[in-house]
Amino acid sequence: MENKMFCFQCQETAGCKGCTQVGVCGKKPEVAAMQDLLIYVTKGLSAVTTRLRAEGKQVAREVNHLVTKNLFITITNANFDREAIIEAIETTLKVKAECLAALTSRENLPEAALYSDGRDGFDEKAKKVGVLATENEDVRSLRELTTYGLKGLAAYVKHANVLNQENEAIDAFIQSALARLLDDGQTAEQLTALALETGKFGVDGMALLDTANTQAYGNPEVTKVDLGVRQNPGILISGHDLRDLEMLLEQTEGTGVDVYTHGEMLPAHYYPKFKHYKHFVGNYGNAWWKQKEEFEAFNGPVVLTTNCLVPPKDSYKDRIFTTGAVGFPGCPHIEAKADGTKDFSAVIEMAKKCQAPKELEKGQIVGGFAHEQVFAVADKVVEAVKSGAIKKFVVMAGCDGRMKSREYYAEFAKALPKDTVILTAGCAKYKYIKMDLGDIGGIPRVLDAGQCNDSYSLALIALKLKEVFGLDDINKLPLVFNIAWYEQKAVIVLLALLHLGVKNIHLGPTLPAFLSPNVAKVLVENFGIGGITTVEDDIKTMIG
Ligand code: SF4
Ligand code: SF3
Repeated sequence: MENKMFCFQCQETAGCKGCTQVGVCGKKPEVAAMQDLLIYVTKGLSAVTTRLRAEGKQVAREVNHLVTKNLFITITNANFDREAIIEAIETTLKVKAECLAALTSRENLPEAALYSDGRDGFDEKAKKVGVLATENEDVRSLRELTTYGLKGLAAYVKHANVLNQENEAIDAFIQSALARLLDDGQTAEQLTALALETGKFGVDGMALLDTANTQAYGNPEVTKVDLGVRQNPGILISGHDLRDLEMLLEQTEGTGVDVYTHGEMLPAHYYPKFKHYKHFVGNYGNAWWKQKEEFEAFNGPVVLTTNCLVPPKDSYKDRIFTTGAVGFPGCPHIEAKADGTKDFSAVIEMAKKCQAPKELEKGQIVGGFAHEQVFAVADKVVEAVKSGAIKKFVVMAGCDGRMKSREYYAEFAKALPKDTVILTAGCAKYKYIKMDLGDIGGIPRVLDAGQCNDSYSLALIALKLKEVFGLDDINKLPLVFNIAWYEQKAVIVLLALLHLGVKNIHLGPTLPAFLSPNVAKVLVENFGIGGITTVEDDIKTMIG
């Protein structure tokens, strides 16, 4: 069958090879084509901005933001709106033309830097610039590994930017890396080095976002989050953007409308600043892939601030609002105004006319174990390790997903010996955070640091333990990594961990389809990266 599209950027890619007819995520070929072209023109723009910097010229902040937004738009489950993506391509070409005009020399710029079609030519061009345009499978693999890492990094940088944190060095790196991905002269060694360098900037990007979040909202603290509902109508907010949540909470205050989190927004409850809002009720439901049933049952409007959006059913589609990089045809999109603020009044007005959410469950979950909170109880943790009460820490951060094979993570958590502690971040936690796995001398056996970007906290905790125990190598800690991945933010987390020197990471439920056998071999030989097998065997090899 002829390929109508080609995408293999996420874990659920068709047949563990690539989506070629339609995305498992619901992405249609005509949307995939425009995403391919958006990446291409963003690389072209980046080649121009990289040249501008080489000529000692400034690149405007808005241009940096455009690059990160474009990358974010193409992340799995973010944007299904072909028209919105076409507009992003047009904007990018316009900005690129302005940047080109500021260059002293256009010599040796790649073709993408000079490309300038109108929208009538987009479909033809898109056919020539997708993933498969790189014929050598190892070069393709390395290029895509870096591209996906950059997408994840761009998402984190974007969240930091809306909280007024900027880091020009990261933006300059993202753009120079994108430019290098256009260069056919790069060797496999150079591309491997580029992927690893992306991990370094991944650490910087997560640190930037950590600073942004904690300066704006305080350091996360141990928190019990309610899972039940109240009687008022509610708004459900999902995704990772805390600034959007803040604006929504401000605007809903005193309106009689409650606010609930879904999926990756859950950790917002751990921040002191958000605890002041009496109408910020709790968390509703589970990870992104359960949204069809859960959005239906919620009864009120849902705001998607980032991925993961599943193409909505007609029964609740009119209650879905998108913002930021997210888009879906037919769903209203809330644009930021020039000063960055957003007007959620249409969402609030709709909520007032809706019934209260249907209760899915009762009870509470506990989280908030980001770096400062864990450092505050470091003595207790160190004592528990020294006394043998804690034998091992198991990092189970990452993503959740709909594949049956992910039941492995629930079973693995259950089967872990009682003297182990799970460190988690990201939506992977939904596989076990509602289980009662007990505690060790008052330390819960599941410590949730927050969103996937808060994997940075887990790295800081590991580095702190290394220091306390006087070790010269992070790999000598009683710590194993059993990471679940799904989309591209998990790719930057992985590259960041590799940069920090973490070895022997287990990655599942399947290894990325975009790793060619040779590239996978390099990762296995140099970093000991491995997959998962059965719960029983993995407990034996990882825990002993
Ligand atoms: Fe397929 Fe994943 Fe790409 Fe969607 S994002 S088209 S599921 S590989
Ligand atoms: Fe989840 Fe989409 Fe990756 Fe942020 S929300 S971790 S999958």
